[in-house]
Amino acid sequence: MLDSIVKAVTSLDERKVIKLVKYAAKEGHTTAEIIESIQLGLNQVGKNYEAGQYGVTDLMMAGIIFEEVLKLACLNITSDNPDHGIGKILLCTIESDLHDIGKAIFKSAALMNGFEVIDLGIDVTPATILEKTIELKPNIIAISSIMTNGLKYIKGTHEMLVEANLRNQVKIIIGGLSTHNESVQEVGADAFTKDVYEGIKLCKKWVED
Ligand code: B12
Repeated sequence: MLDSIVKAVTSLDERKVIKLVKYAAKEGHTTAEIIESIQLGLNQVGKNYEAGQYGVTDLMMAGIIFEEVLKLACLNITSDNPDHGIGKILLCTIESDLHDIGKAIFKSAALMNGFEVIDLGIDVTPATILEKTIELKPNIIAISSIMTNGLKYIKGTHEMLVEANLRNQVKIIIGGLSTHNESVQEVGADAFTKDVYEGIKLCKKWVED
């Protein structure tokens, strides 16, 4: 069953993916197992793109399928119930960057672990992050940066938060292809990881402390 989900994602068959996910949930597979199968399929889509078998629109379709799966009621991963969240995460892909598959994976892991997630989307400016931080008072700002030039905007976000005297009220975690250990210091973040589950563990620790 889970293998069929991997295959349906790999062949970008949205209707089949939705049908199989609903069926797998009914059969008792856990949300974590189902999401893992979707991720395996996404990895394969990425490989097919790099091998020249898939094009740009195929990659975009893969992102859309994943977002649609996250909305399925049977998986019970919704942020509609903020009262029960263990903490609030403001999530985005940074300015100039349109990649959102990694962000969607982080989002699913955060929701499954009980966080309320406010997803600001892609190409989000430091000014918007500041504005939403003031308005929504998140515990954590999680930023995905795939494009190398995104790092300067993360730094800009940190600086704007310092300027507004808000930096010590919120943690910043960064992830994505362009981030690395040194960039944490460079951009003023609190942590970096490319492993979403490690990231979620850290976020949990932050809200529990
Ligand atoms: C898919 C893809 C696209 C898709 C994006 C679809 C979408 N909905 O996201 C499309 C086709 C639209 C696209 C467009 C472009 N792309 Co592109 N793309 C890729 C590709 C093939 C895969 C990226 C991906 O989704 N990987 C899978 C995800 C799951 O991995 P991930 O993002 O790294 O996320 C993981 C971790 O990093 C982490 N993570 C991610 N975010 C976060 C956040 C937090 C808080 C945490 C804790 C963890 C975390 O968790 C994830 C799970 O493990 C890469 C090549 C590659 N090898 O990565 C190029 C790549 C990223 N693209 C690249 C480029 C140049 C572009 C374009 C400029 C191409 C063009 N000439 O038009 C445009 C950019 C547009 C823009 N301004 O952003 C370059 C970037 C170069 C650079 N270093 O800056 C790459 C590296 C390709 C290359 N080798 O040149 N791209």
